[in-house]
Amino acid sequence: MEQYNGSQIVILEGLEAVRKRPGMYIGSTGTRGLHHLIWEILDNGIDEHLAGFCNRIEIELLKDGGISLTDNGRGVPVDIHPTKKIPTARVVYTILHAGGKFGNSAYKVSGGLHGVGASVVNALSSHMIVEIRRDGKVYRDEYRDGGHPVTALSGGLLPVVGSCKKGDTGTKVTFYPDASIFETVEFKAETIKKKLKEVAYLNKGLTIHFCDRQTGEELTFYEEYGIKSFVSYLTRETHPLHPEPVYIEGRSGEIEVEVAFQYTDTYQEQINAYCNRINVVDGGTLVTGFKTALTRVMNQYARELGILKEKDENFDGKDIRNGLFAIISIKHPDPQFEGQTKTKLGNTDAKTAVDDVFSGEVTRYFDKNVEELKLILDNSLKSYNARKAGDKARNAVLKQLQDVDFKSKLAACSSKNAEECELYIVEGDSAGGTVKTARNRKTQAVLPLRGKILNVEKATLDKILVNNEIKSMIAAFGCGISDEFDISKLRYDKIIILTDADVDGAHISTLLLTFFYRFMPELILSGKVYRGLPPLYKVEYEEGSEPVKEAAAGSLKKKPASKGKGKKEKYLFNDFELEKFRKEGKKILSLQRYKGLGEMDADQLWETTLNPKTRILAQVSINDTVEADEITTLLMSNNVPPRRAFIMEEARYAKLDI
Ligand code: 0RA
Repeated sequence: MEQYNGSQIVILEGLEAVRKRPGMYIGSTGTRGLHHLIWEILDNGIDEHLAGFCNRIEIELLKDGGISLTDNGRGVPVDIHPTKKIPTARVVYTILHAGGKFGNSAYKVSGGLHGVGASVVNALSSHMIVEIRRDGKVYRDEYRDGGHPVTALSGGLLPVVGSCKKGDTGTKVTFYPDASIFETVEFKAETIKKKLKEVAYLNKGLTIHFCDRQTGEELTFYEEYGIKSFVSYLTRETHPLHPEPVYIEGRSGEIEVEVAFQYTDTYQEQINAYCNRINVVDGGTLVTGFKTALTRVMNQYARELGILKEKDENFDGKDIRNGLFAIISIKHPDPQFEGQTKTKLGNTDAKTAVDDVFSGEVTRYFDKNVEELKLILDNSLKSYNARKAGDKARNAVLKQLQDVDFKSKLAACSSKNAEECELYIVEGDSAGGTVKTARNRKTQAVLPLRGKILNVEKATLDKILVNNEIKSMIAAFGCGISDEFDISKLRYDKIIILTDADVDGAHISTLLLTFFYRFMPELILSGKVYRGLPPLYKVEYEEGSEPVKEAAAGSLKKKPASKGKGKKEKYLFNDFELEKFRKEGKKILSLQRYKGLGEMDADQLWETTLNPKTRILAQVSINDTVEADEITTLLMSNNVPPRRAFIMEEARYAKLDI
């Protein structure tokens, strides 16, 4: 091992600071932070790709737990650094924040957790090896225990350990995260693959090869069409209005802009924005620039084509983005990431750049593709008309709902304290009648629905608001709809959907959930919506000498009452419970399968479905709004298998409400 000179002691003090407070540099020492080490090294290769010198990156998960990343860029410079007087490569891997300071790569990633530099990875590794191919030579440097160099320099330079072809250049970094720092040092292939897919979409023309030596799995990620393919991926479950996403690229000063978008027949709007490949989830200037340009350009076209008449108001931005899926990706030399989580772009020049490039190029595109443009504008017009009609209808309906004469079938509860009140939305008048008899009148209100409610995914707001079932719900909830929704006015603590345990019932509850999601998403997001899960079977059995055990959570055992000696009954909520009960080997006297809620009498209904102590409720939860949007589209599309999958999935979350 070589002697450390003065400057190296300073260097090691820097790396020691990283080891003392790793969270400050990589966010956490959990699995997220662990993978951040990979993204850090990966970013260096991607920067080299952005600079135009690298088109292939290999990631190899090693059998001994280490990981290697190899790029075919120029190779990190190995000459002696002018001020540090050691090889530049060693500066890069041992000096904090050296990342952006060497070379003049125009699009260095910075801000957020990215761009902390390769030296941070070294500081948090027990072992790291760097191999650089340049000028027909292979150079090597090696570090141990948080960045201590263990390679002796020869004449101040890194040792040459091999030779290669002259044009064969690149950098290979192998590292082993320090097990004394991380909670786990096990890399997850799934996490890595997901990231690599996204990276491939955002860096068209870059080939990323992944190899897992632990499982033998090998994969190549390459997206010839970049973000255009990304959009196709996002719209894969929808019906696009035009066959291919529109792709636009251009430059404005130092800022490179790429946009891909596609319109679909959904009512969704999804815009994902990236700056220097960092997902700016809170948007910012680049998104504002895009929206402003899109609204302006489309309104101009609508006027030119006579779709909007002189007397008409302009399309609203929302009309124009109805059904839109878009990816915006820009490269900025000096990005300013703002907000607490650094996920919003602040640079004002990014707004101008996106606006300039997008409006110029999209005009060029639509001038040549007028039919496509007309389809899109027609879609905006539908939204515009629906909005106008909807505004009118909504105001009229909201007024009507305040009217004492409005006839709702709601059977209210006597308590006015929302915290203790529940509303059962029940499928069918007859089941509704039984629930009314069976309920606790003080706290449980009942709203029977006749037949199926309107499919709101396919209908416009004005149509939706003439539907009596929907009006009754809005009136009962008491908290308005859409923009005027105010959850503090909600009259109930729980909204419980109660339908039969069959396909129709599942469909009705899906329709209701879609209505809530589209027009009162807060209702679901704040966990107010539940599905009641009535039992599927009633079994009468003979009591054996063994004490009867509960079959599963939620199964009920009734007292023998007048059923005769040893004769008992029990409700089973699904086939799984039935199977389990059968395995217990008790003598079954009768087995009844409930076809609907209507087959139960008031006592049975109270005990199985209404009594807070014994019923089962499944809370409808949506954690991730993007996912929820995708799910709603799935549910309402004509694509049956995925729809069923979601309903089953959701039913698994059922939990006892005691
Ligand atoms: C700046 C200048 C040069 C190479 C790089 C950066 C570089 C850094 C990394 C990090 C991982 N892989 C990399 N590949 C290249 C060299 C400039 C020149 O050759 O003149």
